Amino acid sequence: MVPESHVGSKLRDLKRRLKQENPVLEHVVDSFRELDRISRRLGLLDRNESHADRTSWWPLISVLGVYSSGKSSFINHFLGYRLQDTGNQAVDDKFTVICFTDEKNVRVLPGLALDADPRFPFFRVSRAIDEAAQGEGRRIDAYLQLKTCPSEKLRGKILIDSPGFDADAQRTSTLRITDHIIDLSDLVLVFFDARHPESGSMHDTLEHLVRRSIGRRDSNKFLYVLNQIDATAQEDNTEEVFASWQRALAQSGLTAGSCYSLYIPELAVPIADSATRARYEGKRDANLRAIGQRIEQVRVERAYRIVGMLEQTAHMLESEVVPKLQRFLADWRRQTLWLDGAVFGGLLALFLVLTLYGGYWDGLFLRLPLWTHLSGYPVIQSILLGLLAIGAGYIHFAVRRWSADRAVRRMASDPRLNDFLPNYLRALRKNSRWFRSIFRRNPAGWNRRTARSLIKVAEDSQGYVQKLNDMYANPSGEIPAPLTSTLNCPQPAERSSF
Ligand SMILES: Nc1nc2c(ncn2[C@@H]2O[C@H](COP(=O)(O)OP(=O)(O)OP(=O)(O)O)[C@@H](O)[C@H]2O)c(=O)[nH]1
Ligand SMILES: [Mg+2]
Repeated sequence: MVPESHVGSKLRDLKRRLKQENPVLEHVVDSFRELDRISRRLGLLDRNESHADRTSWWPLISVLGVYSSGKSSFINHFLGYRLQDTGNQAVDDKFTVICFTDEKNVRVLPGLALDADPRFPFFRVSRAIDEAAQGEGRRIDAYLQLKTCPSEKLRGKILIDSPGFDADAQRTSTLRITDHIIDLSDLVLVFFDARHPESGSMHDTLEHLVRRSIGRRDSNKFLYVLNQIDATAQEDNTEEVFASWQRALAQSGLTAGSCYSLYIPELAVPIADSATRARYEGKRDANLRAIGQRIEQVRVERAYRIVGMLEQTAHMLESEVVPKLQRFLADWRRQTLWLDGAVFGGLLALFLVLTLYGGYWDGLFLRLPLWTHLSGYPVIQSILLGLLAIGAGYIHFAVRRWSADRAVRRMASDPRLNDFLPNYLRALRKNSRWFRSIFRRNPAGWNRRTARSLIKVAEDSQGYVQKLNDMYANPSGEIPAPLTSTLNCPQPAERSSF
C-alpha cells in the first residue's frame, strides 16, 4: 500500500475538524482533493502540495489595541469561558491563537505548533520574523502560543488575542507579527480604554494601528472599540469621553469606520442609578450584539469565499492552465520541427555537397568507397548505421530540450503567472520529458476523464453555494448584508448613535 502523503493526512484532519464546524465545507474538502488529483496529473502540484493550502479555512478575528483595555476580558466574555488571564497590569506578553476543539479541556501549545502547520495563519511566520529581526525566528515560542477551547462560539473561526500595544517596549518582530495578523485577519477589533483616554499605549495604538488601517482596501474590516465605558457612569459623561476618543481617532486620520463603546457585563462597576444603568445596559447589549453579528458574518463570508475559490480554481485549470500548456506544447513542437528541419537539412546538404564534390555519385547511385569495402561485413555496416541513428537521435533530443527550455523561458517571463509560476514550470518539465512525443496536442494528464472531473467540481461548487444559501440566507432569499450598526465615528460611512 502506498503510504498516505503529508497532504492526505492534512486534508483528512481538515475534514474531520470541519465536520464539527461546517458540514458544507466538509464536502468542499473532497472537491479540493479532486482538484489536487487533477493538478498532480497535470504536473502542477507535487505530492506535498494542495490547492487547499492557498486559503485559510477559518475566518480570523483578531483583537488588538491598548494594554489593559479589556481585550482578553472581551474574548472571555465572547466565548463564555475563562480562557485568558486578565488583570490590571500588562498580562499578555505574546499572541494567543485560539481555536475550537471538541475535547473537554483547554490545551496550550507552543508557537512552534503554529509555525509548522499550514492550516494556521502563522505557518512559517518564523521566517518573516527572521527577516524583520535576525535570529528571532528561533524564539517563536516567545511570541506565539496556541490555545484550543471547547466554546461553541469558537466553532468555525479563529480568534487572536494580543499583548497590549506599546511601541517602545515592542521589538520589530512583534510589530511584524502585528502587521502579519492585520493582513490575514477578516476582522480586526482595535480596543481602547475609556479610563485612560490619553495613555502612551493609546498614542502608540493610534499611530501604529489606526494610521495604518487608513486607506487600506479592506479598511472596513477594522472595528474600533472603546471599552470599559462603565467607568463613565459615575459622572454620566459618556458622550464627552466618546467624543474626545473620536477626536483622537480623527486626528490620526480616521474618517470612516465602525466605532463601538462597550463594557464587559460581568466586570463592570455596579451602576447605582437604575435609569442610568438601564441606558448603559441597553446600549452595551446592542453594541455587543452588533459586534457578535459582525463576527458571525465573517464566518459566513469566509465559507462563500472558500467555495468561490474552489470554483475559480476549477475554472482556472480548464480555461487558463490547460490552454497555456497546450500553447506551450504547440510552441515546443513548432520550434523543434523547425530546428530539426534546419539541422538535419543542413547536414544532408553538407553531405550532398561533399559527396558530389568528391565524385562519389554514379548517376543516382552513391558509391562510397568505405561502404563498398564493407559490403562483405553486414554486421559492421549495421553497427555504423546504428551509430548514425544514435547520432541523429542525440541531435534530435538536444534540439527538443533546447526548444523546451526556450518555451519555458518565454513562459517564465510572463509576469501574470507570478506565484503560480513554479507550478507551471513543474508542469512544463513533466510535459517535455524525453519519452513524450512532441506531436501530442494535449498536456500530460489531460484527457476526457480529467475534463469531466473538472466539470463535476465546478458543478459541485454551485451545489455548495446553494447549500450555503439554504443555511445562511434569510427568508427573502438574501444573504445577510454586512452589519452596519455603529457609533458616530468622525464622518462615518457606517453609523449609529450611542
Ligand atoms: N470595569 C471594567 N473593568 C474591565 C472591563 N474590561 C476589562 N476590565 C478589567 O480591566 C483589566 C484589564 O483587562 P484585560 O482583559 O486583562 O485587558 P487586556 O487588554 O487583555 O490587557 P493586556 O493583555 O495586558 O494587554 C482587568 O482587571 C479586567 O477585569 C470593563 O468593561 N469594565
Ligand atoms: Mg490580555
